[in-house]
Amino acid sequence: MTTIAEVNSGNEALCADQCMRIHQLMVRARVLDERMIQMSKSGEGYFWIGGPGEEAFNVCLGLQLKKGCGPDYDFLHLHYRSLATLLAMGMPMLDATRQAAVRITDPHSMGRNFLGHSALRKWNVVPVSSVVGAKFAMAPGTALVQKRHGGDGVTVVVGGDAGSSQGDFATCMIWSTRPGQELPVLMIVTNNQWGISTPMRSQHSEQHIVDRGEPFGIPGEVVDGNDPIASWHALRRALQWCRRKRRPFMLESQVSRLHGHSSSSGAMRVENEPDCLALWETKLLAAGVLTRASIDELWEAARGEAAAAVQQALQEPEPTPDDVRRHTYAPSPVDVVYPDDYTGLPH
Ligand SMILES: Cc1ncc(C[n+]2csc(CCOP(=O)(O)OP(=O)(O)O)c2C)c(N)n1
Repeated sequence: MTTIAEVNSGNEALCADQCMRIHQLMVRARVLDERMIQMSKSGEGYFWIGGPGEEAFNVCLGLQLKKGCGPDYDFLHLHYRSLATLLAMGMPMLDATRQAAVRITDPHSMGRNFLGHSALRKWNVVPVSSVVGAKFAMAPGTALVQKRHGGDGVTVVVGGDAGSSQGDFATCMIWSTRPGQELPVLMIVTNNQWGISTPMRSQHSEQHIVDRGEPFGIPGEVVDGNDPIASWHALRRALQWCRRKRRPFMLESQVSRLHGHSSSSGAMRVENEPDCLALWETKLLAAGVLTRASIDELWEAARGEAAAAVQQALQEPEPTPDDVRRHTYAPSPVDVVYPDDYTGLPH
Protein backbone atom coordinates (compact mmCIF):
# COMPACT_ATOMS: atom_id res chain seq x y z
CA MET A 1 0.00 0.00 0.00
CA THR A 2 1.31 3.41 -0.93
CA THR A 3 0.99 6.39 1.35
CA ILE A 4 1.76 8.89 -1.42
CA ALA A 5 -1.41 10.89 -2.16
CA GLU A 6 -0.65 12.34 -5.58
CA VAL A 7 1.98 13.01 -8.22
CA ASN A 8 2.49 16.44 -9.79
CA SER A 9 3.48 17.70 -13.21
CA GLY A 10 3.71 21.50 -13.33
CA ASN A 11 0.62 22.72 -11.52
CA GLU A 12 -1.42 19.61 -12.35
CA ALA A 13 -1.63 16.36 -10.40
CA LEU A 14 -3.09 12.85 -10.39
CA CYS A 15 -3.72 10.65 -7.39
CA ALA A 16 -1.22 7.85 -6.81
CA ASP A 17 -3.73 5.07 -7.49
CA GLN A 18 -4.56 6.55 -10.87
CA CYS A 19 -0.84 6.92 -11.67
CA MET A 20 -0.32 3.23 -10.94
CA ARG A 21 -3.33 2.23 -13.00
CA ILE A 22 -2.06 4.24 -15.97
CA HIS A 23 1.42 2.77 -15.55
CA GLN A 24 0.16 -0.81 -15.54
CA LEU A 25 -1.84 -0.24 -18.73
CA MET A 26 1.15 1.43 -20.39
CA VAL A 27 3.32 -1.57 -19.54
CA ARG A 28 0.74 -4.03 -20.86
CA ALA A 29 0.43 -2.08 -24.12
CA ARG A 30 4.21 -1.82 -24.57
CA VAL A 31 4.79 -5.51 -23.85
CA LEU A 32 1.99 -6.53 -26.20
CA ASP A 33 3.27 -4.35 -29.03
CA GLU A 34 6.82 -5.68 -28.55
CA ARG A 35 5.51 -9.26 -28.60
CA MET A 36 3.48 -8.57 -31.74
CA ILE A 37 6.58 -7.12 -33.41
CA GLN A 38 8.22 -10.48 -32.70
CA MET A 39 5.20 -12.21 -34.21
CA SER A 40 5.62 -10.25 -37.43
CA LYS A 41 9.27 -11.23 -37.65
CA SER A 42 8.90 -14.89 -36.67
CA GLY A 43 6.07 -15.92 -38.96
CA GLU A 44 3.53 -16.15 -36.11
CA GLY A 45 2.01 -13.00 -37.59
CA TYR A 46 2.22 -11.20 -40.89
CA PHE A 47 2.36 -7.49 -40.19
CA TRP A 48 2.85 -5.11 -37.29
CA ILE A 49 1.80 -1.55 -36.72
CA GLY A 50 1.16 -0.05 -33.30
CA GLY A 51 1.76 2.56 -30.68
CA PRO A 52 5.04 2.25 -28.76
CA GLY A 53 5.71 5.85 -27.72
CA GLU A 54 2.03 6.83 -27.54
CA GLU A 55 1.00 4.82 -24.48
CA ALA A 56 0.85 7.72 -22.02
CA PHE A 57 -1.63 9.70 -24.07
CA ASN A 58 -3.56 6.73 -25.45
CA VAL A 59 -4.17 5.13 -22.04
CA CYS A 60 -5.47 8.43 -20.67
CA LEU A 61 -7.86 8.64 -23.62
CA GLY A 62 -9.17 5.09 -23.17
CA LEU A 63 -9.83 5.62 -19.46
CA GLN A 64 -11.95 8.73 -20.03
CA LEU A 65 -14.24 7.58 -22.83
CA LYS A 66 -17.93 6.90 -22.41
CA LYS A 67 -17.86 3.31 -23.59
CA GLY A 68 -20.87 1.63 -25.14
CA CYS A 69 -22.98 1.03 -28.24
CA GLY A 70 -25.18 3.64 -29.91
CA PRO A 71 -25.45 7.45 -29.92
CA ASP A 72 -25.63 7.79 -26.13
CA TYR A 73 -21.99 6.74 -26.04
CA ASP A 74 -18.80 8.06 -27.59
CA PHE A 75 -18.10 7.14 -31.21
CA LEU A 76 -14.46 6.36 -31.92
CA HIS A 77 -12.64 6.78 -35.21
CA LEU A 78 -9.32 5.50 -33.91
CA HIS A 79 -5.83 5.32 -35.37
CA TYR A 80 -3.87 2.15 -36.17
CA ARG A 81 -1.65 3.10 -33.22
CA SER A 82 -4.52 3.10 -30.68
CA LEU A 83 -3.75 -0.25 -29.02
CA ALA A 84 -3.23 1.30 -25.57
CA THR A 85 -6.59 3.09 -25.82
CA LEU A 86 -8.37 -0.19 -26.48
CA LEU A 87 -6.53 -1.99 -23.66
CA ALA A 88 -7.47 0.85 -21.31
CA MET A 89 -11.11 0.41 -22.40
CA GLY A 90 -10.87 -3.24 -21.40
CA MET A 91 -10.02 -5.09 -24.60
CA PRO A 92 -8.19 -8.32 -23.73
CA MET A 93 -4.71 -8.84 -25.19
CA LEU A 94 -6.09 -11.91 -26.93
CA ASP A 95 -8.24 -9.80 -29.26
CA ALA A 96 -5.09 -8.11 -30.55
CA THR A 97 -3.01 -11.28 -30.93
CA ARG A 98 -5.90 -12.89 -32.81
CA GLN A 99 -5.72 -10.08 -35.35
CA ALA A 100 -1.90 -10.24 -35.46
CA ALA A 101 -2.07 -13.99 -36.11
CA VAL A 102 -4.91 -13.52 -38.61
CA ARG A 103 -7.39 -15.83 -36.90
CA ILE A 104 -11.10 -16.14 -37.63
CA THR A 105 -11.72 -15.39 -33.96
CA ASP A 106 -10.36 -11.83 -34.45
CA PRO A 107 -13.37 -9.71 -33.37
CA HIS A 108 -12.30 -6.76 -35.53
CA SER A 109 -12.37 -8.39 -38.95
CA MET A 110 -12.42 -12.19 -38.55
CA GLY A 111 -8.80 -12.29 -39.66
CA ARG A 112 -9.33 -10.20 -42.78
CA ASN A 113 -7.82 -6.81 -41.96
CA PHE A 114 -4.40 -5.52 -40.88
CA LEU A 115 -3.33 -5.49 -37.24
CA GLY A 116 -4.35 -2.20 -35.62
CA HIS A 117 -7.36 -1.75 -37.88
CA SER A 118 -9.87 -2.16 -35.11
CA ALA A 119 -13.64 -2.37 -35.43
CA LEU A 120 -15.80 -3.09 -32.39
CA ARG A 121 -19.48 -2.37 -32.69
CA LYS A 122 -20.13 -2.98 -28.98
CA TRP A 123 -17.95 0.08 -28.17
CA ASN A 124 -18.79 2.27 -31.21
CA VAL A 125 -15.30 1.67 -32.63
CA VAL A 126 -15.87 2.52 -36.29
CA PRO A 127 -13.67 0.40 -38.61
CA VAL A 128 -10.22 1.96 -39.00
CA SER A 129 -9.60 2.74 -42.66
CA SER A 130 -6.14 2.18 -44.14
CA VAL A 131 -6.73 5.35 -46.12
CA VAL A 132 -5.18 7.85 -43.74
CA GLY A 133 -7.23 10.99 -43.29
CA ALA A 134 -10.54 9.38 -44.34
CA LYS A 135 -11.67 9.11 -40.72
CA PHE A 136 -11.72 12.91 -40.44
CA ALA A 137 -14.35 13.02 -43.19
CA MET A 138 -16.36 10.24 -41.51
CA ALA A 139 -16.36 11.67 -38.00
CA PRO A 140 -18.96 14.41 -38.65
CA GLY A 141 -21.42 11.66 -39.62
CA THR A 142 -21.47 10.01 -36.22
CA ALA A 143 -21.32 13.40 -34.50
CA LEU A 144 -24.37 14.56 -36.47
CA VAL A 145 -26.28 11.51 -35.23
CA GLN A 146 -25.23 12.34 -31.67
CA LYS A 147 -26.20 15.99 -32.03
CA ARG A 148 -29.67 15.04 -33.28
CA HIS A 149 -30.06 12.29 -30.69
CA GLY A 150 -29.21 14.48 -27.68
CA GLY A 151 -27.30 13.36 -24.60
CA ASP A 152 -23.59 13.87 -24.01
CA GLY A 153 -21.98 11.29 -26.30
CA VAL A 154 -19.19 12.74 -28.43
CA THR A 155 -17.23 11.65 -31.49
CA VAL A 156 -13.48 11.23 -31.08
CA VAL A 157 -11.32 11.04 -34.18
CA VAL A 158 -7.60 10.29 -33.93
CA GLY A 159 -5.11 10.72 -36.76
CA GLY A 160 -1.45 11.46 -37.38
CA ASP A 161 0.29 14.62 -38.52
CA ALA A 162 0.54 13.39 -42.12
CA GLY A 163 -3.12 12.33 -42.25
CA SER A 164 -4.08 15.76 -40.95
CA SER A 165 -2.51 17.39 -44.00
CA GLN A 166 -5.17 15.84 -46.24
CA GLY A 167 -8.36 17.52 -47.41
CA ASP A 168 -10.42 15.24 -45.17
CA PHE A 169 -9.13 17.19 -42.19
CA ALA A 170 -10.68 20.37 -43.63
CA THR A 171 -13.89 18.45 -44.34
CA CYS A 172 -14.13 17.68 -40.62
CA MET A 173 -13.58 21.31 -39.67
CA ILE A 174 -16.15 22.57 -42.22
CA TRP A 175 -18.85 20.07 -41.28
CA SER A 176 -18.41 20.45 -37.55
CA THR A 177 -18.66 24.26 -37.56
CA ARG A 178 -21.68 25.03 -39.75
CA PRO A 179 -23.56 27.87 -38.01
CA GLY A 180 -26.26 26.42 -35.79
CA GLN A 181 -25.16 22.89 -36.75
CA GLU A 182 -21.92 22.66 -34.75
CA LEU A 183 -20.93 19.09 -33.91
CA PRO A 184 -19.43 17.45 -30.80
CA VAL A 185 -16.20 16.22 -32.41
CA LEU A 186 -12.90 15.93 -30.60
CA MET A 187 -10.25 16.05 -33.34
CA ILE A 188 -7.04 14.52 -31.99
CA VAL A 189 -3.75 14.67 -33.88
CA THR A 190 -1.02 12.42 -32.52
CA ASN A 191 1.97 14.30 -33.88
CA ASN A 192 5.04 12.03 -34.03
CA GLN A 193 6.72 14.34 -36.58
CA TRP A 194 6.56 11.78 -39.38
CA GLY A 195 4.37 10.33 -42.10
CA ILE A 196 6.04 7.06 -43.10
CA SER A 197 9.23 8.90 -44.02
CA THR A 198 7.83 12.37 -44.69
CA PRO A 199 8.89 14.98 -42.12
CA MET A 200 5.96 16.84 -40.58
CA ARG A 201 7.71 20.15 -41.31
CA SER A 202 7.56 19.46 -45.05
CA GLN A 203 3.75 19.34 -44.87
CA HIS A 204 2.72 21.86 -42.23
CA SER A 205 3.59 25.56 -42.40
CA GLU A 206 1.58 26.51 -39.29
CA GLN A 207 3.38 26.52 -35.94
CA HIS A 208 1.04 23.95 -34.36
CA ILE A 209 -1.40 21.70 -36.20
CA VAL A 210 -4.20 22.93 -33.93
CA ASP A 211 -3.66 26.41 -35.42
CA ARG A 212 -5.56 25.09 -38.44
CA GLY A 213 -8.71 25.19 -36.32
CA GLU A 214 -8.43 28.91 -35.61
CA PRO A 215 -10.15 30.28 -38.76
CA PHE A 216 -13.01 27.86 -38.09
CA GLY A 217 -13.36 29.01 -34.49
CA ILE A 218 -12.28 25.59 -33.22
CA PRO A 219 -10.36 25.97 -29.97
CA GLY A 220 -7.29 23.81 -29.51
CA GLU A 221 -4.57 22.75 -27.14
CA VAL A 222 -1.13 21.25 -27.61
CA VAL A 223 -0.08 18.71 -25.00
CA ASP A 224 3.08 16.77 -24.21
CA GLY A 225 1.81 13.28 -25.01
CA ASN A 226 4.76 11.77 -23.17
CA ASP A 227 3.41 13.14 -19.88
CA PRO A 228 0.42 11.15 -18.53
CA ILE A 229 -0.56 13.88 -16.06
CA ALA A 230 -0.61 16.63 -18.69
CA SER A 231 -2.35 14.27 -21.14
CA TRP A 232 -5.00 13.27 -18.62
CA HIS A 233 -5.99 16.85 -17.88
CA ALA A 234 -5.83 18.04 -21.49
CA LEU A 235 -8.13 15.18 -22.50
CA ARG A 236 -10.44 15.86 -19.56
CA ARG A 237 -10.79 19.51 -20.62
CA ALA A 238 -11.22 18.65 -24.32
CA LEU A 239 -13.84 15.93 -23.74
CA GLN A 240 -15.71 18.14 -21.30
CA TRP A 241 -15.82 20.97 -23.88
CA CYS A 242 -17.31 18.68 -26.55
CA ARG A 243 -19.74 16.98 -24.15
CA ARG A 244 -21.13 20.18 -22.68
CA LYS A 245 -20.93 22.65 -25.53
CA ARG A 246 -21.75 20.17 -28.33
CA ARG A 247 -19.04 21.83 -30.42
CA PRO A 248 -15.69 20.70 -31.82
CA PHE A 249 -12.31 20.90 -30.09
CA MET A 250 -8.82 20.09 -31.37
CA LEU A 251 -6.05 18.45 -29.37
CA GLU A 252 -2.51 17.94 -30.63
CA SER A 253 -0.54 15.37 -28.70
CA GLN A 254 3.22 15.43 -29.20
CA VAL A 255 4.34 11.81 -29.10
CA SER A 256 7.25 9.56 -30.04
CA ARG A 257 7.45 6.78 -32.61
CA LEU A 258 9.66 4.23 -30.90
CA HIS A 259 9.63 1.42 -33.48
CA GLY A 260 9.47 3.34 -36.75
CA HIS A 261 6.42 3.22 -38.97
CA SER A 262 5.55 -0.49 -39.05
CA SER A 263 7.01 -3.93 -39.82
CA SER A 264 7.21 -2.69 -43.43
CA SER A 265 10.02 -0.34 -42.36
CA GLY A 266 11.66 -2.90 -40.05
CA ALA A 267 10.08 -1.93 -36.70
CA MET A 268 13.51 -1.57 -35.09
CA ARG A 269 13.74 0.29 -31.76
CA VAL A 270 14.46 4.00 -32.15
CA GLU A 271 16.79 5.27 -29.44
CA ASN A 272 16.80 9.04 -29.98
CA GLU A 273 13.20 9.87 -29.05
CA PRO A 274 11.77 10.23 -25.52
CA ASP A 275 10.20 7.07 -24.11
CA CYS A 276 7.06 7.98 -22.16
CA LEU A 277 7.12 4.73 -20.20
CA ALA A 278 10.74 5.09 -19.04
CA LEU A 279 10.04 8.72 -18.10
CA TRP A 280 6.91 7.76 -16.18
CA GLU A 281 8.72 5.02 -14.26
CA THR A 282 11.50 7.43 -13.31
CA LYS A 283 8.88 9.87 -12.06
CA LEU A 284 6.88 7.32 -10.09
CA LEU A 285 10.05 5.86 -8.54
CA ALA A 286 11.19 9.33 -7.47
CA ALA A 287 7.74 10.08 -6.04
CA GLY A 288 7.82 6.83 -4.06
CA VAL A 289 4.70 5.51 -5.76
CA LEU A 290 6.46 2.49 -7.26
CA THR A 291 9.55 0.48 -6.35
CA ARG A 292 11.99 -1.24 -8.70
CA ALA A 293 10.63 -4.57 -7.48
CA SER A 294 6.99 -3.64 -8.12
CA ILE A 295 7.89 -2.41 -11.62
CA ASP A 296 9.74 -5.65 -12.43
CA GLU A 297 6.77 -7.66 -11.18
CA LEU A 298 4.38 -5.76 -13.47
CA TRP A 299 6.56 -6.28 -16.53
CA GLU A 300 6.89 -9.97 -15.75
CA ALA A 301 3.12 -10.36 -15.36
CA ALA A 302 2.48 -8.47 -18.62
CA ARG A 303 4.98 -10.66 -20.50
CA GLY A 304 3.24 -13.76 -19.18
CA GLU A 305 -0.16 -12.38 -20.21
CA ALA A 306 1.11 -11.56 -23.71
CA ALA A 307 2.76 -14.96 -24.13
CA ALA A 308 -0.49 -16.69 -23.16
CA ALA A 309 -2.46 -14.49 -25.57
CA VAL A 310 -0.15 -15.40 -28.45
CA GLN A 311 -0.22 -19.10 -27.59
CA GLN A 312 -4.02 -19.10 -27.42
CA ALA A 313 -4.45 -17.21 -30.72
CA LEU A 314 -2.12 -19.56 -32.56
CA GLN A 315 -4.28 -22.52 -31.56
CA GLU A 316 -7.39 -20.96 -33.08
CA PRO A 317 -8.55 -21.52 -36.67
CA GLU A 318 -7.65 -19.32 -39.62
CA PRO A 319 -10.31 -17.93 -41.95
CA THR A 320 -11.28 -20.08 -44.91
CA PRO A 321 -12.05 -19.12 -48.51
CA ASP A 322 -15.72 -19.84 -47.76
CA ASP A 323 -16.08 -16.77 -45.57
CA VAL A 324 -14.10 -14.30 -47.66
CA ARG A 325 -17.24 -12.33 -48.54
CA ARG A 326 -18.88 -12.48 -45.13
CA HIS A 327 -19.63 -9.07 -43.62
CA THR A 328 -18.49 -7.27 -46.76
CA TYR A 329 -21.97 -5.90 -47.39
CA ALA A 330 -25.08 -5.62 -45.26
CA PRO A 331 -26.96 -7.92 -45.29
CA SER A 332 -24.03 -10.27 -45.43
CA PRO A 333 -23.75 -12.00 -48.82
CA VAL A 334 -23.67 -15.40 -47.12
CA ASP A 335 -27.30 -14.79 -46.22
CA VAL A 336 -28.25 -13.69 -49.72
CA VAL A 337 -28.93 -15.99 -52.64
CA TYR A 338 -27.51 -14.39 -55.79
CA PRO A 339 -28.62 -15.36 -59.29
CA ASP A 340 -26.05 -17.50 -61.15
CA ASP A 341 -25.24 -14.73 -63.63
CA TYR A 342 -24.70 -12.04 -60.92
CA THR A 343 -21.31 -10.37 -61.41
CA GLY A 344 -21.34 -7.78 -58.62
CA LEU A 345 -19.42 -9.75 -56.00
CA PRO A 346 -15.81 -8.86 -55.24
CA HIS A 347 -13.21 -11.27 -56.59
C1 LIG B 1 -4.48 8.35 -48.49
C2 LIG B 1 -3.27 7.56 -48.12
N1 LIG B 1 -2.07 7.93 -48.57
C3 LIG B 1 -0.96 7.24 -48.25
C4 LIG B 1 -1.07 6.13 -47.46
C5 LIG B 1 0.17 5.34 -47.07
N2 LIG B 1 0.42 5.56 -45.64
C6 LIG B 1 0.09 4.64 -44.72
S1 LIG B 1 0.44 5.13 -43.17
C7 LIG B 1 1.09 6.59 -43.73
C8 LIG B 1 1.69 7.60 -42.77
C9 LIG B 1 0.68 8.36 -42.06
O1 LIG B 1 1.34 9.22 -41.18
P1 LIG B 1 0.56 9.95 -40.04
O2 LIG B 1 -0.80 10.32 -40.50
O3 LIG B 1 1.41 11.03 -39.52
O4 LIG B 1 0.36 8.82 -38.95
P2 LIG B 1 1.49 7.99 -38.18
O5 LIG B 1 1.67 6.71 -38.98
O6 LIG B 1 2.73 8.80 -38.14
O7 LIG B 1 0.91 7.73 -36.86
C10 LIG B 1 1.01 6.68 -45.11
C11 LIG B 1 1.51 7.82 -45.90
C12 LIG B 1 -2.34 5.74 -47.02
N3 LIG B 1 -2.52 4.67 -46.21
N4 LIG B 1 -3.43 6.47 -47.33
